Amino acid sequence: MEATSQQQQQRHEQPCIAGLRFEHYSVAHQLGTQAVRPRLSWKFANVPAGFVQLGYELEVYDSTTIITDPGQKILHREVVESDQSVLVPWPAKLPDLVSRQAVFARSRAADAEAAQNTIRTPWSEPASIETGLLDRGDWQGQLISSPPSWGDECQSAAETPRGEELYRAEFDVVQPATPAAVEEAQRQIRSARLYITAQGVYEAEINGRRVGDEFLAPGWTEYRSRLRYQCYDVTGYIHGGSSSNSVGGRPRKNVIGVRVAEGWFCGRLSWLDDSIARNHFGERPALLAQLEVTFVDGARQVVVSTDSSWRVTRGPTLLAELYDGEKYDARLEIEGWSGAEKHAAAAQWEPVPVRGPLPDTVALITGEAAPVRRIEVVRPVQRITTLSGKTILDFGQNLVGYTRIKRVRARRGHKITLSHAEVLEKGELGTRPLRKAANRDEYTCKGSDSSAGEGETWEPRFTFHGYRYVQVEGNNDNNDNNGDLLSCVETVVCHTDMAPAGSFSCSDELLNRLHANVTWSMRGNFLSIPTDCPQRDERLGWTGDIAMFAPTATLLYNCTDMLRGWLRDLAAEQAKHAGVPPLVVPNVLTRDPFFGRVTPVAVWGDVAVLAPWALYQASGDVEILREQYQSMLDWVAAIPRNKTGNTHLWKSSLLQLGDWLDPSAPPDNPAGGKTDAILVADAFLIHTLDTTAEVAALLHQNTDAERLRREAASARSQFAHEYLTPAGRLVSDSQTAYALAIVFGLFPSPAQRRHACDRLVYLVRRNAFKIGTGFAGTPYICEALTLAGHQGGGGEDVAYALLRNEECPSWLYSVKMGATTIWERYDSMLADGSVNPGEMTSFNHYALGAVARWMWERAAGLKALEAGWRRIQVAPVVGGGLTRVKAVHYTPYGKVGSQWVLEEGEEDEEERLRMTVTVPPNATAEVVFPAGSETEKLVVGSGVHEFSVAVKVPAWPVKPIGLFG
Ligand code: RAM
Repeated sequence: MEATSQQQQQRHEQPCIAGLRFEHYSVAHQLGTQAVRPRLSWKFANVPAGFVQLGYELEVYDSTTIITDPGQKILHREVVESDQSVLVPWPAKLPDLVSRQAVFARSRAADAEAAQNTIRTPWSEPASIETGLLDRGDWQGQLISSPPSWGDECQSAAETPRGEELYRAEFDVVQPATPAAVEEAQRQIRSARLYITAQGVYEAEINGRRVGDEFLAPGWTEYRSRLRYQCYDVTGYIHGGSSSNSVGGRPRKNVIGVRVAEGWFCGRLSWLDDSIARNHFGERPALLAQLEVTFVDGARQVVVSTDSSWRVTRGPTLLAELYDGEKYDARLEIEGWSGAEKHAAAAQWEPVPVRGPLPDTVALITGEAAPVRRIEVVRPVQRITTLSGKTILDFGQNLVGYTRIKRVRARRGHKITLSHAEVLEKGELGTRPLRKAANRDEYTCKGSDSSAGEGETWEPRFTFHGYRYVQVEGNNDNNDNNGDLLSCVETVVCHTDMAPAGSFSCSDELLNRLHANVTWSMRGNFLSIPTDCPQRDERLGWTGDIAMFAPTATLLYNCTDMLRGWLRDLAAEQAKHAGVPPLVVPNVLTRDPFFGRVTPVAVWGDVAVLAPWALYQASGDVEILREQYQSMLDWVAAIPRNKTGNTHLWKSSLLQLGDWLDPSAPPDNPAGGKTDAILVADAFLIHTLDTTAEVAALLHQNTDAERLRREAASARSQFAHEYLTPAGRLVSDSQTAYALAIVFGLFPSPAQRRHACDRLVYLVRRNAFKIGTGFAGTPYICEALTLAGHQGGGGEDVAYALLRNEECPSWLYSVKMGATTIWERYDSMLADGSVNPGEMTSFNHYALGAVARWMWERAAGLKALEAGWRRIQVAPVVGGGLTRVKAVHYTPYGKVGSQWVLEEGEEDEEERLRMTVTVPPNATAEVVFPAGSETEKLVVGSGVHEFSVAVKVPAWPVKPIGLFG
């Protein structure tokens, strides 16, 4: 075996710290944060191979200090002997941060080499943080909403949606302490911050300029307990009273305007009847805003949403529904509505009633998760004219966002309609899977007088759609851009603004597409909260889906913050239901006749343990576990057990969703799959107990850990008693049953385990490598086959055969059918191109995409040996007919990479494997070579390492077992 170790490419560039940041934020400069002792993390660049940090120096400055002038306003400096470079604690000697406090920090580090060779990095670029309003007492603003008379008028029935409301307030900026210096106020403003939120969704403007770039702010939380607010730097937005912009010597008016729509707060959610599907969190939208202008001398002027100067009117968005879309009448636009121009006066602005402060029971939170943003623009690839004569644009990708239309020239009052769907059926827009979600936007043109030149451009603000196809109606009537439709219509992809965490590719293009489909399904369903699907009348935080997908999600995107925020909502919901998480979080099924009563359901409820565990594995942040610990314990305690007999297993008379949507489940009974639903529940119960026991031990809760271990042991033996034959068969002779039992370690004896492994391999081969698992089994099936392979019998290659199978049901069947996202069912589209008749037929559900984890962890072989990736394992499963695999993952320490290529062997060798392993600084990797290699494993430090070994790769393809064996 040859092994070479290379230094990083930029050998002669100076070693330095890169990417200093606070907490889990993906950017170095954060405004409006909540942590009062924010931890710091950094990575390294240009350090020599094998770099391990010996110690670090940290400096924290008051933000008014210019960092190039150290020594001034330094709050703290410390030198710490430590190898920790991730989530380094806030200096113990510093007090907690207080509201509105802005600080900079910078760090430098030394490595663990002998003294004379010590590498010392220069000071890092500073990272900055500014806290938001941490105490409720900081808030002077109160909730304002439209007058009650509007409600009476619009709300003839609870089901009538409201259009957008425009709020507006005028104010002068005058430094109170020095009225004589009014004209100098502009120069004297040091900073201005807008703290703002809504019960609903909002977009703010100051003096006619949009503030921030968030989409659907403040985002969706469990509004009964937690409401997010945003903090924006609006310093450059405010007119002071300097002579340059004063009017007749008086300070120029400032105007704040805020558009507010129903959003998740009171818009329609879920499939329930219209009369009960709206107003889940309140009757009407409301706004809460506080604008603070701070002058150089520290004086502060505050403009709040209680001020009597606020007015409200109706905006041009007549319908702003998440499911149904927007209706926008450009004729109703109020020019200058958020500026001081006189046009605004033309509208009927009404006084705004003050609703009072936000109840204390609702926490105001900031800086918890990255916002939703407009991430990418995608253009249509094809214009289709359907048999019925409709015009449809194909974007070539099933995605989530909205459609923007440009350069529209049409008469006043002309309407353009955009209908969205994920698929075509019989050559026409396939809207049936959308159920009761219209997914339609309508734009009414202002008219040619105002659309000279570039024409009219429009995009919705308060809705999103899941689609690949848009049917455009009305565009070909009087419209110049008709011939140019492909360049006048585009999609804006929106989701939570997470940093991509890696990539995967291999020699099989179909697998590459599958991986891309998983990524797109994650993007489409990580819009503020993790949802099941983005298109039909659900888009809800179904707990089971993310319980199964979270480990995969963390490999694709850095979603720690987003999911951590959602887990806080989960805990808040649990607290209302004696520790039981509702099936969807936030819970909007309270009025559902069936799901209204929150009852414990396995897998879905297990999210309370499995999701925080996945975040901990990805980030190494034990605080996440500490924070969720009570939620975990509460869930474990709430699981109802049998009263007699198997008293450590699930009470067997309860509703279970089982291995949801396993391919053998009939279209109208997704829970009716092959595997006994109670067996699934009990297998997860043991896994949950094991995991919680591990968490307890990590948190030094030894009594809990002991108790949980005992419970798990009792549950294990009762599981074996109930479901397992002495030889090792399970009563549900299914892929899922064996997969769960193998991965969760449910066999009392090695002989039983061996037998079960063989049986699983047999079942998959006997099934001609067609998948037999639903939501619960899918994340584990390939892993179980791999573990089975460790005892011989070729399980790894059977895993590959399952993964690479193209016959229905399989992952690649959908790819062959043209899928660009993961489908809810393996056969959401049937082979004849018709849509599966089942109610649950979405084309964008990430749950079955959980198999991507196997592609990283086994095909590429990248795995964290220690939570947070400080210790890594690279152990690729070479085979499956693949000739190359490459995966990169951005861990808290930096880039981890595994790449392998199979080449023709030299001389008498069969084949030669070339591996490239990338290990980030301050981390190590254990490289495991394929069985039979000269060296079994090797531990390497940071750097890029190349290996070349002779290998004997198993024959491919693997044969199925036919009818006659
Ligand atoms: C469906 C959802 C989701 C699943 C539940 C049980 O309606 O789409 O994926 O978790 O049912």
